[in-house]
Amino acid sequence: MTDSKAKKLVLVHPPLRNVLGAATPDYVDENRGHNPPMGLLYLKAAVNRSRHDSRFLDASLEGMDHVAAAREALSGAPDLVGIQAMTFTMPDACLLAREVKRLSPETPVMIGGPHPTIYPEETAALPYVDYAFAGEGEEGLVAFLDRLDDREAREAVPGVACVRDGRVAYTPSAGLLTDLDSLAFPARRDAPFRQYSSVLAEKNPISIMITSRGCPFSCVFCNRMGRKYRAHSAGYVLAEFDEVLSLGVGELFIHDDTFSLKRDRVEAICQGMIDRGTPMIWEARTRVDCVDQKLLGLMKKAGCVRLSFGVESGSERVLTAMRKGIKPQLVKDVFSWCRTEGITTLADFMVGNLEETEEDIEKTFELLKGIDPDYAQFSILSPYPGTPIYQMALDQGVVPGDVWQDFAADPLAPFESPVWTAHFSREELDKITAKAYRAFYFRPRFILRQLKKIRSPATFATMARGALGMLKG
Ligand code: B12
Repeated sequence: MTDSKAKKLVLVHPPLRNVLGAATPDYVDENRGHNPPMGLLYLKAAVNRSRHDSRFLDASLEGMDHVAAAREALSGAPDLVGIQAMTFTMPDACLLAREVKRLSPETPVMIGGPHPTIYPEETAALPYVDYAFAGEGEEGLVAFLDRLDDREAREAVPGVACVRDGRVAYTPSAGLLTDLDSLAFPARRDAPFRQYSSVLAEKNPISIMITSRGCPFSCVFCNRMGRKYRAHSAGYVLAEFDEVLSLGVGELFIHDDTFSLKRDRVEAICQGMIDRGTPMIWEARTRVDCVDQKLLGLMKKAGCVRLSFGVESGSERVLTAMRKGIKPQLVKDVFSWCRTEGITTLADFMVGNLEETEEDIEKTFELLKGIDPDYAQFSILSPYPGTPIYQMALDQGVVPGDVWQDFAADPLAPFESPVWTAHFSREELDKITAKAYRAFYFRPRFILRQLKKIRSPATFATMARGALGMLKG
């Protein structure tokens, strides 16, 4: 390690004003609320353990535009500006990076997150980016700050890509963290934690926990990028849960890809929550084949109020083509068990799937009616970079060329995320989605259920905005 003085880092969640659409209609996104960006809070916690100083800025939450965010990021004269980017937030990350470089050309900018993990070299080659970081950043970012004064050493940190002598140089990522319990708890106290909220929450503010990373399933639409499943121990999760409790948040969102994958671990976590007197309500995301009625009962006792399931389609043939690995009958069983146990359900559906015909879409509508979830989300499948379905789209000519590669090379050029148009046109898919939202959310039964939940004029206003958006959609 190079012996140099402590460095100042600012970690920025960019303003989200140019998010790539296509997948979820705008009227759904606009009314979600604000999630704390957990990736950045893990990084902040890792830097807090080092000798370096860091600041966290959630420009999206603060309602800043890119100019204001860049000014604020630069206000402490940082030695490095770190920005988070998913593929869909890449235009915003770039606008922010460009603004930072315009105001302060000498301040290095690094972009990390799922997008540069797929496209490290393309991201590093962007004129307003100095470094791209691929992979989980807790160790690499601290190593980079340690070596910031030594060009050769910092550029050799695993996961770092940059332009050297006119060419892009990339040191491959070190691979995934193996011991998640070695990580510090995400630095929630360094964020405006009282301001995070969700339209779904029964009680705001919310907080998020990630109790495991990765997923062992092989759905064709998901980018796992070798994200092998790793989990925190129940002991770690419960200690973090105690910290979240001490913040006084109203509701916890567990954002694991598949929370209940390992039964013993979930049982131990739930038992720990019950032993604490079930002090907080929470929701989680999981799969229908990773729960049964007994486990659901335990989860409910532990404070689980809502579960979100990827249902995707009502057609068994389509589910098989998508390698989802679930059957519609199990979906029906699980949604009915949830109702019996008093757990609210959210069903995620997709249209524009592989091999999907009008008949299959009808089956999706039928399943939706049959399971009668409390909430439903309908997205148009977008073959995302790094997913098996994008490779299929390339191989079968469903996309005109490597459109994501083009996007990665210039994320500020006009762009529309591709959709699987082999069976329906984009316009048809938009219509199907809008119809599904209207049919679901304007049912008297849904409206009645929601009216019962209105607790304040603010809740009503949020719901009304969402509803008006749907009427427009
Ligand atoms: C929460 C979440 C959301 C939220 C909020 C996203 C947001 N704006 O913050 C919502 C619900 C809005 C959402 C929506 C979608 N999402 Co989403 N979502 C997630 C989820 C479940 C958790 C993110 C998280 O907190 N991860 C945990 C942290 C620890 O990981 P991380 O953020 O990757 O951070 C680490 C590294 O990336 C890196 N890092 C991150 N930032 C930085 C910065 C620097 C400087 C450095 C050095 C390193 C670094 O270090 C971090 C710590 O290890 C992930 C899946 C997942 N498990 O990650 C998907 C995921 C991010 N979503 C994804 C997708 C595809 C979508 C949708 C398009 C899906 C859809 N429904 O159609 C929509 C987009 C809708 C839209 N147009 O806005 C993909 C993104 C793939 C990509 N190429 O970017 C993911 C990875 C899921 C997947 N496996 O395919 N999503």
